Amino acid sequence: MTGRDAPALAGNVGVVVTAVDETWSLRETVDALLAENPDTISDVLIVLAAHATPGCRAVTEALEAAYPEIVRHHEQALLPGVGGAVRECIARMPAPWLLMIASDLETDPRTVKAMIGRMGRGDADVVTASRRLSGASFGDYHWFKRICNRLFQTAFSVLYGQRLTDMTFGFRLYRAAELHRYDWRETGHAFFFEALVKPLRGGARVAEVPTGWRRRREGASHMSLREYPRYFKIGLLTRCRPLRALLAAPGGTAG
Ligand SMILES: Nc1nc2c(ncn2[C@@H]2O[C@H](COP(=O)(O)OP(=O)(O)O)[C@@H](O)[C@H]2O)c(=O)[nH]1
Ligand SMILES: [Mg+2]
Repeated sequence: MTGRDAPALAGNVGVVVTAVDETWSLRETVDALLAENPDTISDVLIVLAAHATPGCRAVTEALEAAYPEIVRHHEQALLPGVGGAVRECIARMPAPWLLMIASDLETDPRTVKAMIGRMGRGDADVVTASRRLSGASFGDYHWFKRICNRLFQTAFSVLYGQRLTDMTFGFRLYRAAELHRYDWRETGHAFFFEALVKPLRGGARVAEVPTGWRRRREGASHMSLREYPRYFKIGLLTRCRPLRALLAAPGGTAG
């Protein structure tokens, strides 16, 4: 890795892995992350939903035993949903860079090296994986959802004056300061959109790297159709509100 921030990233990337019902996918995610990024990842925090399955808990325990200096877990207790899970971990992650990743292998851990490499160039505050960039793939994502997704991405990218292709995928590397700066409201999957548009309003530089999306082979999605209207609300409101209304209270904690 070369670039302005490359030396600073060494040993300074913390990972938040969300998990509910994954077993071998969780193990494969963590093993691949640590095998491919031994010099950059310092900390892996697996955040377990209150309803996490016994199999998922057993794999988490085994990973903690296998990587005692690196892997630990957090029991999600304060906020619901996948967004709530990540938000509970922001204040618990001391590393100056934070990677968000799922444990169902829809977020390919083999893309992380490129994300860290991109961040190392020193000209981005957020590096997000994209399922739409040239070189990326959307696997067997349903054709109708893919078209709706494309229209949504294009509309909001224009609204925010960006050339981004995937503003909703929760597979990202952040300068952690960006996550401490804003007042987060969302607890579901829409948090990942909120966590991009608020930093954009604050002037964050967002870069994308291509990734291959592949439908999960175990467990079930927890995304609900009822959440879709929230994406429009967050995208439009965040664009219109003054920046100071989006920021966390001084001295307040993220999450
Ligand atoms: N801790 C925690 N993890 C969650 C929760 N909801 C989903 N996840 C995990 O977050 C990742 C992404 O969620 P998923 O339901 O697959 O979302 P989708 O890929 O958008 O369908 C998966 O690994 C889930 O197991 C939650 O409420 N708490
Ligand atoms: Mg998924």
